Amino acid sequence: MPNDVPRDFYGVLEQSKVDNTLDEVVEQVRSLGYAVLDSGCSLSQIQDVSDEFDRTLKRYIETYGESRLRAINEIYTIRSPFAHGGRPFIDLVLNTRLLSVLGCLISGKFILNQQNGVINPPQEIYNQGAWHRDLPYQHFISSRPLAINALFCVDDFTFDNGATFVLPASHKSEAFPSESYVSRNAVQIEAKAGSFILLDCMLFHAGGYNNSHLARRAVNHVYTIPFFKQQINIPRSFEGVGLSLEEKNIFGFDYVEPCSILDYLSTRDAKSTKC
Ligand SMILES: O=C(O)CCC(=O)C(=O)O
Repeated sequence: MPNDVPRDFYGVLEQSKVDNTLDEVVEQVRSLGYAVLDSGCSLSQIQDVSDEFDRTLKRYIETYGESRLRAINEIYTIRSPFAHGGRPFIDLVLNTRLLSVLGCLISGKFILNQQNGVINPPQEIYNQGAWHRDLPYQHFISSRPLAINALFCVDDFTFDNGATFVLPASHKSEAFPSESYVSRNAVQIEAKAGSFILLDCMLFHAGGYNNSHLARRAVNHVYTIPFFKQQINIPRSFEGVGLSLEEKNIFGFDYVEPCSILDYLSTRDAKSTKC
């Protein structure tokens, strides 16, 4: 058994303050690049996501075709489930605990860049099982997060079913570390169904190998500052019926780029009449 962690300190002039568990999550994402957040969803809400996940996956494969999806390595991903999979997926995007943490982590406005159903199949290699950043091909370091991934665990994430691996604090280094560093420092995150695993999008991570006999399902969400283009243009592929203006803005409705100078000038007109 390790010792208790010392509580006393000396020579310290400044200390970060946390008042609640959401603050703790924010502090950890800032410094280690990852944390687990309880979504606050009830068991029946988690069950609704689970049932809807399976129905949506079936329809998705019927629509786009299994052989086509396999050929392009898309068989274990459901793109934009909020747009065709119903309310449980929309509610995940708008989860209030998640949005308040994102509001602390990302300065100013943020929007949804993408939502994907992610399937880690049993006893098989899959597309998310390799180390990557969610802003791929990027090697800059940012003093504050520009993008956050919130991976909702539809099933419990366990060592047996390939819980996600992370390289703590790797969002603070430009290069992908050496093979020996990766094997000595990778951490696998176990999490209960209904949790969000939050990742600074510059943190290196990978799905683990699923040794169990059941698929391990998740729904990832990438939120970014509005300067990033969405993976699939959301306002063009989703009407957002029944959502408030504020909710629609999370989906990026207020950030579609103007098609022309005239269009741009009218957005400025609309803004100046608002104040
Ligand atoms: O399935 C996982 O554990 C990881 C998912 C992932 O890498 C991603 O959403 O970017």
